[in-house]
Amino acid sequence: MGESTTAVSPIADGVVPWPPDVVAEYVARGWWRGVPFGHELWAVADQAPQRVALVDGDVRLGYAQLVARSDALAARLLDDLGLERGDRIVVQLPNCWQFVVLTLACLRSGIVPVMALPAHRHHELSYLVQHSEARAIAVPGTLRGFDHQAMAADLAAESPVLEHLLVVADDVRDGSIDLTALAAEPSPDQADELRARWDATPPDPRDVAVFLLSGGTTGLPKLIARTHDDYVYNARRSAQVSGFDASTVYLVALPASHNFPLACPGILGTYLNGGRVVMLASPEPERAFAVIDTEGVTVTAAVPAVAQRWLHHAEEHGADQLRTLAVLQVGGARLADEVARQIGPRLGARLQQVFGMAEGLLNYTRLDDPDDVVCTTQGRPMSDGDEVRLVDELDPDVPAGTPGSLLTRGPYTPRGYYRAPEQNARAFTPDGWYRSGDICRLTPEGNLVVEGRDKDMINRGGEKISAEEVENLAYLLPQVAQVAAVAMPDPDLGE
Ligand code: OOB
Repeated sequence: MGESTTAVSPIADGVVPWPPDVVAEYVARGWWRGVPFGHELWAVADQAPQRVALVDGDVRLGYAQLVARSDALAARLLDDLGLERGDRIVVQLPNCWQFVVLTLACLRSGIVPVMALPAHRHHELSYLVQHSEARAIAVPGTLRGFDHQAMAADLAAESPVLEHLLVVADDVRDGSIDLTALAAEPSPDQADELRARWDATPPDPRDVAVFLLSGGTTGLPKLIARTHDDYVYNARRSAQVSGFDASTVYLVALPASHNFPLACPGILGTYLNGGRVVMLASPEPERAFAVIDTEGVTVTAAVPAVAQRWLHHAEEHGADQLRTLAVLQVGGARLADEVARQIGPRLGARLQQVFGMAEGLLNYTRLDDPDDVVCTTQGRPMSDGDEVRLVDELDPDVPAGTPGSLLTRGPYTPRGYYRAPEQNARAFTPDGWYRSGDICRLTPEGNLVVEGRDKDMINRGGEKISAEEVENLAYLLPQVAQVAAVAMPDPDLGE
């Protein structure tokens, strides 16, 4: 075998690369640093090994413990389970410490997590398993009345490739592996040995670090291959724009596998700066407010529907518990200007609007922008490397101030979906611009306002639902001759 670390990754064939001259520029400008995630994070951990890195209920892990567990889990995935660098693992876990340790173990070892969402069921997951050729899947036990472990067993029975079921539950069944035990802390001696092992064999920074899922306008979600170089930059630059530092206490209340809480700046951006991550199962205001209070949370991310629930809760119960909350990031769907204006006065936190996408481009309002910009725009690109155009149907650029369809390229916006040539022909222009499907307007001071979209998608409180997918399922019913799925206004979820 004698495989070297520079061997071509088994998934490289399905990944659309950036052109070489563009890569050279991203490197020259310092956006791509050639350092895989593990290296970055472990260097931070060295600076303050005892500092608390991760809180989940009663579980509190210091930086040294967190990275030691991740190193150990990475080794066990390879040595005990026989996974290899480049293998995929579908991850569908609730917000828990095991999610973080598993994600870091993957980043450290070059195993690629496929970030599924909590709402996915057999229909979506079987596709993800198949399309990514996943050899493992990580799921909870029974959650909100649904038996994920049984579903995972069904998926494994149907797939010739899926071998390992990693489960976070009290009742891990025969044939499943207890992920909590697999993520146990190694002895100090083992930890040193593992550290040396992974330091000596890091993944290639140009290789895929994670697969994110597209918001989905066609049938099933598409996979977005994010490399170490681009995703580290995604998290690092986001953290700069959002003022993250070692005093940051970041609450994960949205599903952790979504790009927003994962790396915008999210969990990964917090860790690049030595901050603390607090995991919470849901953004339900009673518990979220309590945890913000007890853990001294300074920043969190919400979708507009959650921000609105928090405003209602604060109206009835006050916002005293939010004393430490300095910044509330809101994104994933359009935040109404009227709601935006209430956030500062009622929650006592600075609003930061985030208009982002798993495909890459991130727009942020800046913390020192005037209130008017923060409350009426969705911000501007975070990077000097982001290219943005607003075009109309025939593709020339629209006049300044006129709404147009947003196209983008940049150092953290891949040039195509994974193994999807047909969709790529539609979603990307021949010269590599991603067609976001968002209709935006540019304000005179250079911020974007999201005015609508020209893609066939339903945005249910930030959760993206492909209209085509719903229609395809309806067509499976013999009684249905014709169907169109469209968004309807909803007072709570927006659509
Ligand atoms: C985020 O990512 P996705 O991939 O779930 O969805 C992307 C789509 C955008 O194309 C846009 O249609 C919509 O979600 N969107 C917004 C928005 N933020 C996202 N529409 C209006 N206003 C906003 N602020 O949703 C996402 C990824 C990273 C950070 C934040 C959100």
